[in-house]
Amino acid sequence: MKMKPSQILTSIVALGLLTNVSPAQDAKPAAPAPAAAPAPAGDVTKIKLGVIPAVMKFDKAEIEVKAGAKVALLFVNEKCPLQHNIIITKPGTKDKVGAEADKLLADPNAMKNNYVPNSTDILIKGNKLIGIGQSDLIEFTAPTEPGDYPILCTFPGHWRLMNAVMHVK
Ligand SMILES: [Cu+2]
Repeated sequence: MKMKPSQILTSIVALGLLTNVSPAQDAKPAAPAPAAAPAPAGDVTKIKLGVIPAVMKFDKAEIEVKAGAKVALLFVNEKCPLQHNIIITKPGTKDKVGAEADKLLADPNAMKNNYVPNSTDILIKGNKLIGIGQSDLIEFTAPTEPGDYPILCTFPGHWRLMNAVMHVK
């Protein structure tokens, strides 16, 4: 047989009396609920960049951020069976960095470096290669200098098609 809530309460009170719990302790107010976590700062620019399966392309040709803005870039590979990475380079260096990416095919250490060339033209890089169903969150501060910053996947052979532009305004 189920007890009504009032009966349960009565039982609890009775139990309290039986075990001689001091009323002072009972009367203790509940600890105040912890303050809610502060809302995330509203000044983070959140961008999601995906991969179009099988054609070696990002799903956006361009993204836009404010100079010096905090950016959270979520790079997502939902359906492409190939592995990809992401880097952002100095303006005007797409072909130069791309050529360095192509050389990585012959570099035994390339995979360890996620196929990211060792280049001072690279300003921002992802954390890993992402295969199907994987993602990489890249947090960075946008360049303070306005301009068009190439975005590339430097897995060898991809960059010619797999490129986009980050417009810094
Ligand atoms: Cu790629």
